Amino acid sequence: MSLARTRLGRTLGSRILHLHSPFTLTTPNSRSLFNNKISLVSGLRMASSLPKLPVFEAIVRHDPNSTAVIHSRSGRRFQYGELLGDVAKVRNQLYEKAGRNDLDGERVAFLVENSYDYVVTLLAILAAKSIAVPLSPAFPASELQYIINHSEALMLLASNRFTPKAQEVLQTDLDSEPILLQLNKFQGGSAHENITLEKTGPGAAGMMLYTSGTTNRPKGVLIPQAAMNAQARSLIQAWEYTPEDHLLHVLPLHHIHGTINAIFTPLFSGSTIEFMFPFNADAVWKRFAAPFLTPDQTYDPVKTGQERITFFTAVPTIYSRLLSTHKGLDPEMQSATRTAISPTNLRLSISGSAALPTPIKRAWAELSMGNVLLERFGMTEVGMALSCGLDVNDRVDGSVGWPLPGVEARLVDVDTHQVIEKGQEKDADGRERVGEIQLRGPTIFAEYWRNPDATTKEFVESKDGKGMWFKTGDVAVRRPVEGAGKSEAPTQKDWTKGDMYFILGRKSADIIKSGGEKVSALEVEREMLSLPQVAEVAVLAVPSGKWGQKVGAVVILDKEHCTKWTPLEMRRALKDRLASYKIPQVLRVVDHIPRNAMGKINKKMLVKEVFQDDFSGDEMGL
Ligand code: MCA
Ligand code: AMP
Repeated sequence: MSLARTRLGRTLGSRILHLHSPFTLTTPNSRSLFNNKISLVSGLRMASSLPKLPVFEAIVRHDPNSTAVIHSRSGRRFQYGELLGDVAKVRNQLYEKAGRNDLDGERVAFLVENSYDYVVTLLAILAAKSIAVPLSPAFPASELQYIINHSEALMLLASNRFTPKAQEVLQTDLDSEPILLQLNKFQGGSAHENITLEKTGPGAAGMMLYTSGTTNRPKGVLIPQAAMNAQARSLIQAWEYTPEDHLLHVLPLHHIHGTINAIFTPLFSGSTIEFMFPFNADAVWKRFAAPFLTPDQTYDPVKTGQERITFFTAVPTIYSRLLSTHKGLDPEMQSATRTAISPTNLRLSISGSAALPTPIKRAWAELSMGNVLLERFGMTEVGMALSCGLDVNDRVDGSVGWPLPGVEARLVDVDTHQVIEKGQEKDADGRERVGEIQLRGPTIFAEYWRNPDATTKEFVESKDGKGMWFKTGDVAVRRPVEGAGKSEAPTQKDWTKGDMYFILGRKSADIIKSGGEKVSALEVEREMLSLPQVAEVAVLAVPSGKWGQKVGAVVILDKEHCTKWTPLEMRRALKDRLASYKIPQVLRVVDHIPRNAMGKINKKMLVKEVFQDDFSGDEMGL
């Protein structure tokens, strides 16, 4: 632990307790759910012990006085030393509420804000050997109802703030009613407890995230905790997370990006996670600047009360917003923020979840005086799969780098269906061969929940008997890049080697990526077709500088119900049915949608015909 952090912990946290004290220490604001190490609640034996999961073993090893979580707006801090005690308490609450202490493999859904409470809840569910199903509070009740039904959740946990939302979901037509547990708000400052790690296995502990696919309803992606650990280990090697890292966390918590990359992996490494959600560009700039707002703009965490942000991971839309709002800051802020995001302070800024446009990458590098965004490629089903390297020469424009440690990748020619072996990247005419990215290794998910057909469809057998390959649906080329892949750094040299991957797009036109959120065109079409106004509809990806892609809808109205339909009326009609980012941003009402002899719509052509005027590459305002 650095001197700065120790001092800062004392100055700001002022709740430093004895390391693993044998006594139950209390602080003025500590709350105690279970006062004794072993409590008997409703006849169940509740112990202050946890299964020996790798993430708990890692947390036990961290300096207990170092900061695990900060709530950015309130400044409240939570230390690594208090984390596992709180996890055990919440795990015990689950047992108590369920009336049994075997929840192995049960699905436990939860609605908790981006906070220490979220971290404790996630870990408590793993500690119960259950499957954590994080829900987005921004989703309408009907989408949450689907997830609860589909995952067959035994329990629904909700923070005070989201209990009304949970109750709204429980009032929908559910197949079976999950047990509602309202979680108390943690104030922080819990006593550091001596938690023992039992020699029991992980059971079926894991996480399940819902993701849109080319079928019309989202699928539950089951990620066993072994895969979560493998993903974390891979990233720790590749991106060198350390206890000195201080992440600013601005992402939603029902995706891999926000959970594995920005919570689970930092917890493994003993880094500090500072939550600041929802994303707001001005607030983020203020936070970046804070530790540098000194007379000579030198870094002074003690005087300013804020540590510098060393690690930031976001989607391209967020970088685009930061770039376009920077010009509006006053001169002092402009200068402090530029210092804050320069490479000496912001160790690593990462972009992913959608293609990073080169103008954004260049503008960020210029603004930050040399911080080159590191782009990586991931997917809910596989975690992070490909990444550029830490060496600046290995952050090549337009490339997503190499397979991460532990990940095996290959390209399968989209025309010939042959594996594109090393050295065969060009065809006989010298043209680059385009292939689907296929992946395997310990980081890959286990299955689509209760959907063996979909699982079988997305995996292919291997010829070498070393395991099945997962078909990502993303297409790419592989090419050599001069000057890249030469790092000899111990964490880099094994994997930042050889030809680099460049993503070209997706095989299916029915998957749209808007602001880093994945949207299934078929799911939106399905909801729109259930509206009385809509006779026919095609949902398409409309290119956009600001969002990557916008969701666009081409509609034929049902003349019996209406002859005119505005975008506002469409939004209103869909708002209780779909999460707001899935609702089309652009709408065209037409009399005819062209189809081929098979009745299929050529979406790539239709988007050019109908939405050409909506294509926008200049909204970044750079
Ligand atoms: C919000 N809106 C959107 C989106 N987000 N529209 C299209 N696409 C979006 N992504 C709409 C809202 O519906 C609303 O419309 C209006 O914009 C403002 O809403 P607000 O909530 O204020 O939006 P925002 O806070 O500005 O959100 C933009 C955002 C957010 C910060 C870019 O979308 C975001 O956090 N995206 C990242 C998602 C993410 O983490 N993806 C990773 C998944 P109205 O006013 O009409 O209601 S991918 C993943 O995990 C894989 C593994 C990977 O590789 O990372
Ligand atoms: P999700 O299912 O929400 O996890 O989204 C995964 C998809 O996001 C991938 O299949 C890609 O299409 C896309 N994606 C993620 N990272 C990148 C990237 N760096 N470049 C292009 N597409 C990306």
